[in-house]
Amino acid sequence: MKFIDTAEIQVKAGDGGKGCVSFRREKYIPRGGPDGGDGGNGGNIIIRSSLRLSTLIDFRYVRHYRAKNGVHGKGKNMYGRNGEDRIIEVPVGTQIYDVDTGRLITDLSKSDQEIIITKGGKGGKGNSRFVSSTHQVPLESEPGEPGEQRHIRLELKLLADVGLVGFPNVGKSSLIKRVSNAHPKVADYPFTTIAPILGIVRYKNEKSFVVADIPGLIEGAHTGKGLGDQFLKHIERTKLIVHILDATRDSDPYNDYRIINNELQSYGKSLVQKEQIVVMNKIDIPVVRNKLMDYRDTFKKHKIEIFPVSCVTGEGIDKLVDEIAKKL
Ligand SMILES: Nc1nc2c(ncn2[C@@H]2O[C@H](COP(=O)(O)OP(=O)(O)OP(=O)(O)O)[C@@H](O)[C@H]2O)c(=O)[nH]1
Ligand SMILES: [Mg+2]
Repeated sequence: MKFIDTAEIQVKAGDGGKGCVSFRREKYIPRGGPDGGDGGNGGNIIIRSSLRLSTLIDFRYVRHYRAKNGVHGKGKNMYGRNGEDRIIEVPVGTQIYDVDTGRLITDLSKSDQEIIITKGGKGGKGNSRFVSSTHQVPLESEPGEPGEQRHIRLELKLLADVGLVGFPNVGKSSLIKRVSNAHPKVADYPFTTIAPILGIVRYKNEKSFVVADIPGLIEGAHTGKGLGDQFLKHIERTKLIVHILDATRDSDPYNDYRIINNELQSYGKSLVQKEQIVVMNKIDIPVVRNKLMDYRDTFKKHKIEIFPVSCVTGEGIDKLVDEIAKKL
């Protein structure tokens, strides 16, 4: 299964500055030689790959990118300054397509790769450049060239940073719905989720990470029961596992925790060695809240901290997201 994040943006490089028409003015010399300077070049639009980003979500908010124009030339042979380049950072692995031709422009597969996606316009020549022995009083200059413009599509194959695991109906989809841009189905019966879903979480407007919601696991999942082995495959490459518990089930949460971890262990691929954050969901329900202290103590005996949350009221969610971001 492929999860692809995409965004379309318009990029426009800076225009070149105009060349200037000007003549020296000195005392007693009514009209000196031409001294109009050249315009500066427009800035380029550069796309650079960076390991600091993992999604294209920012491009849904800002779709137009411009580089600075070159400054116009001035008298006394002063050049206009070049317009500054605009550097756009994208995650490593981003592919860039030209929307008008449909062609792949480049694939930024390594970090810190750069491509000039649109070139700035050249600055125009000032009139001093048009002087010659037969042409002493040039009145012409060039306008700057316009900067290139392009409509591009960015595509990124997403890899999940965080995997959500737990028994069916514990609230995995409710959590991803609460914290990310995903809109999975949530319902009060087991196996509501039948295929993995990825959601992008924006963290404090600066970073983002990808969370995978997978269908509920049951005992025997690693052997393929409930298709568990296929779903576990999707979290093989995550950096972190968020293990969700639901104390409204007719079983002891610590026992549930162990059963799921046994499945991870038996599945192999070092799943059980991944760092885990253990979440106790549904604390808005009185029977859960009343026993929260007991659960905390039980888990503490095994040196495990639990994060109590409610996906319904939002209690504890910010703290959990902080913890996930910190661990990543
Ligand atoms: N009271 C309460 N109900 C919750 C909370 N979180 C989830 N639920 C409910 O629990 C039920 C199951 O939620 P889902 O998010 O679909 O659970 P899931 O783990 O994704 O379930 P599967 O996809 O079947 O594995 C739904 O009826 C939710 O409304 C919570 O914090 N408090
Ligand atoms: Mg679900």
